[in-house]
Amino acid sequence: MATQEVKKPKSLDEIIKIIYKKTTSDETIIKDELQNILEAYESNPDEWKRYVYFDKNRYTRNLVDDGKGKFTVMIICWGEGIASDIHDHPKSDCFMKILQGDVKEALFDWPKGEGCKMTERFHTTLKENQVSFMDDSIGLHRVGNVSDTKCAVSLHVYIPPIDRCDIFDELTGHMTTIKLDYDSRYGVRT
Ligand code: CSS
Ligand code: FE2
Repeated sequence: MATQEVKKPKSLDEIIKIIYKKTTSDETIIKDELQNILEAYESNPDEWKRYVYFDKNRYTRNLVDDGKGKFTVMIICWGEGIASDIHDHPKSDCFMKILQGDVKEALFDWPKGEGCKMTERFHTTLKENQVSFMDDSIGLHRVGNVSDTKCAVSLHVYIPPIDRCDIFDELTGHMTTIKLDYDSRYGVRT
């Protein structure tokens, strides 16, 4: 739980400027600090609606800023009932802020071996403006829209960027590496 007091960022642009400053100078970005900054930001659809593209069959990844190779900011759009596979975040710190809707995050341990059913450690439902943090030392997660009738939108920051990840079969623990692509970049469909 984030407790440190931070100045409320006025906009998504301001958040991105802060991340640039901290990742391109000697100042190291401290996890708690970024979590607090993201939490303090009040979701304003006028700032992020240009990045929103839905697909009814899968979640979409929409690039907001490429962080000049140091980090990535993206918007993920979750259609009704859509969830990700169980996945990792190779060598990256992953922050997720809910911009709209309710998003379930289920945490899993790394598979114990091929053929082993994966165990869910716990799950939580994140509401608008809440933030979660994930990396490979914590484990794996599955993220998805709780609602079958309403869409959800989340903001993701990866430090450093990732262009592939591993997805896992819940029943067997089988791992497959996938390439991660964008559905839009800077508000333009790819
Ligand atoms: N890590 C997933 C989204 S859930 S955090 C991805 O980048 O596609
Ligand atoms: Fe993830």
